[in-house]
Amino acid sequence: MKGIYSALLTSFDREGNINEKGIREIVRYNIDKMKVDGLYVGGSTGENFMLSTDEKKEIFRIVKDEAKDKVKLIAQVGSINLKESIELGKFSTELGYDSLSAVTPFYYKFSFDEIKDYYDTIIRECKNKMIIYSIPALTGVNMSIENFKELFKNEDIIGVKFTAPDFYLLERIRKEFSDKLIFSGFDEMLLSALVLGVDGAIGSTFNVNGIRTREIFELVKDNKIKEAREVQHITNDLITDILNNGLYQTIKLILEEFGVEAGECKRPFKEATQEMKKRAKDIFLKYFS
Ligand code: MN9
Repeated sequence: MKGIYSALLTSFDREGNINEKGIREIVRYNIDKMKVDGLYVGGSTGENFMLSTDEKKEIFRIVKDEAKDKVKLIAQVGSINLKESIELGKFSTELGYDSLSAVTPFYYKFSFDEIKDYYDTIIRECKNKMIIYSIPALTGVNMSIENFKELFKNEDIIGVKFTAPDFYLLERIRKEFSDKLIFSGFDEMLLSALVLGVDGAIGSTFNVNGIRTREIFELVKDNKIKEAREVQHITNDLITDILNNGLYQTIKLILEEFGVEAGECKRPFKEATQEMKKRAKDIFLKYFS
């Protein structure tokens, strides 16, 4: 399960309905052109937390149908409605997803025992592997090395998507658990994470920047850190430009430049303005042509 995974975007039409054709095109583009090892479906990048259960299922179905067994597939099923997580976990497991992932339950200040029970319950009910999705900046849930030690006692918890700038904690997890999978979650920090020995990365920008991402991986593997840093510099110029223009909207607009029907973002995200479209085109010309 190691390697590069795109955090899959969801194509929406102007009314905020999921666009099957667009989703299929994004999947194809990632597999055929970005050459990713896998797809992380239903994450933040997929605008997942704004979707109904039926829409989430529909996306899992479409992606599996389009990707078949070409790449590894991870289904993010986390939700603060545990029943929904179980339903989605069973559904994606039956479809043949290689692993589940679940965001730490958010909004309410759940205790660690409650968080542990949430993971153990999803795994027990769905009978699949689990990758913890830790993103403290969005969830407010900060987990310590002791918390990870507790969670990782469950053998079905095979790893973590680590979306945090805490490299001390990342190093502690790496040292303690050579057998668990650690995925770097912040694309702009990929090189630093790779130097610490992560097994892979899951990111939104890989939908368009998969090739440079692969280069960074290969260069680090060959111990060419200086060269890897150069590619990370370009990558981070790109990411900075994308972030300044609206993260998901801009990645979608760049995909549109490549002929992929990536569509709109879902409200409350605002519709791309003419200026945003113009800047996205400039970004496309600057980094991809
Ligand atoms: O899945 C993504 N996280 C979010 C990981 O979108 C919240 C990242 O790929 C970031 O989008 C990216 C830009 O900050 O690193």
